[in-house]
Amino acid sequence: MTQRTVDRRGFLKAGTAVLAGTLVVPLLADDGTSAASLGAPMGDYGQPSPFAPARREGIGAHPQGPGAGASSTPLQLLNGTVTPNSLHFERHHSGIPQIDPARHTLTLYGDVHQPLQFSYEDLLAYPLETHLYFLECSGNSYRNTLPDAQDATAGALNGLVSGAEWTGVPLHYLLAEAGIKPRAKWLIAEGADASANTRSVPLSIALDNVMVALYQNGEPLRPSQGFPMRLFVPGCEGNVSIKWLTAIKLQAEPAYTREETSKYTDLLEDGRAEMFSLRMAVKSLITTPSGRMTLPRQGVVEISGLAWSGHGSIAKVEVSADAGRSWVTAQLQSEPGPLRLTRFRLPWRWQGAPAILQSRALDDQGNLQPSRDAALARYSPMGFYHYNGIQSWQVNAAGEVKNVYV
Ligand SMILES: Nc1nc2c(c(=O)[nH]1)N[C@H]1C(S)=C(S)[C@@H](COP(=O)(O)O)O[C@H]1N2
Ligand SMILES: [Mo]
Repeated sequence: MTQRTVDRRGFLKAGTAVLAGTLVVPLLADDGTSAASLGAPMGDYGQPSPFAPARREGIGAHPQGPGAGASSTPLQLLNGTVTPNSLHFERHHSGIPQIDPARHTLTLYGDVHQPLQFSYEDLLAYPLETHLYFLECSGNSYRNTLPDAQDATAGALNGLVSGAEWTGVPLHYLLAEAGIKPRAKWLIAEGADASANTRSVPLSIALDNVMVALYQNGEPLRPSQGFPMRLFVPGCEGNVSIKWLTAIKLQAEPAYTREETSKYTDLLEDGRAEMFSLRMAVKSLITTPSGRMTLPRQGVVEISGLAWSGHGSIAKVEVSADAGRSWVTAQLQSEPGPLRLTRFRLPWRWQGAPAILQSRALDDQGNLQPSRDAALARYSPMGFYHYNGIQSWQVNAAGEVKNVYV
């Protein structure tokens, strides 16, 4: 606490000095353009400034099936905790279907008293709920499980995660309406794309906080995020949040689909395999400064990043500038809450010496983000899902920032 106050005071003093410099910049640029001249006309759809372009990155498609692949959120170009829909990471197993909501239905069947079918319009008539949640692919950060540290941006390395405000119909309304038979313990969710990315979710989770999401950050879902409707399973690996949701079946057992046997099963170090390990572990990373950036000057730099946990809320984030030998508690700057991204900040004085920056998060269930070695040790050397090891950024004497393993 004391440490934080001292740091913030130091930061503010230095910040004033920096600001005084910028005030001498003339208000009218040389070419005569200023806020006082006539600007561009109105537009029917907003676009980002050409001076602040942001693009998804790390777009990787499967050589034998270009519809299968992923693109990453450029975490290092964004701030706050909400990912703009245009930059929300994508992960598709067979491309993005264009679905006319008038021709799409959601069927609820299996171990229910009354099978039901809902149109998009039907669902819009239910009481909706809105929540901020993170969404993370279980393959996020897999590049940091590779033997050599990849020289890449925070987004390309760790950008299969997003934060958004999701609005939808709480699933328990629909299940209650259909009437759950006592033997039903699992739901099997199926999408309308060709991928058969069908997943089983225990009813204990499904009845808790799962929704059929219809809106994302205030607008109808984008096609790449599952328009017209997706299952949204907060805190759990992204692949159970089935996009283009078209059927939910209740049954006594999981379906053991291809995705949950051949892929999203995690082989452990001791040879056993973890199935339905759905919760995403506690994790954080510094997004500024981060990979491939260069510090513009010596002096005070604001360290800032994101933390989240599939087990609850973020309780604390600590930052180290000496590869984990000493830690300082960062300020949690966004409204804390369960299963959502939390923004942390900490001013840091950089005086030109090489440094290794790290962050580690603790959630309110007592889970602490592990070192890279400890995170890797949980799984077989072949495994790369659910990696949550500490991200290390090396700052060299020139201020260049690079992904490193320590
Ligand atoms: N129907 C369907 N749902 C799907 C997928 C898919 O390919 N098809 N991909 C899953 C995976 S692996 C992830 S990580 C999330 C990604 O959601 P996003 O593309 O909205 O970021 O969707 C999941 N839901
Ligand atoms: Mo995923």
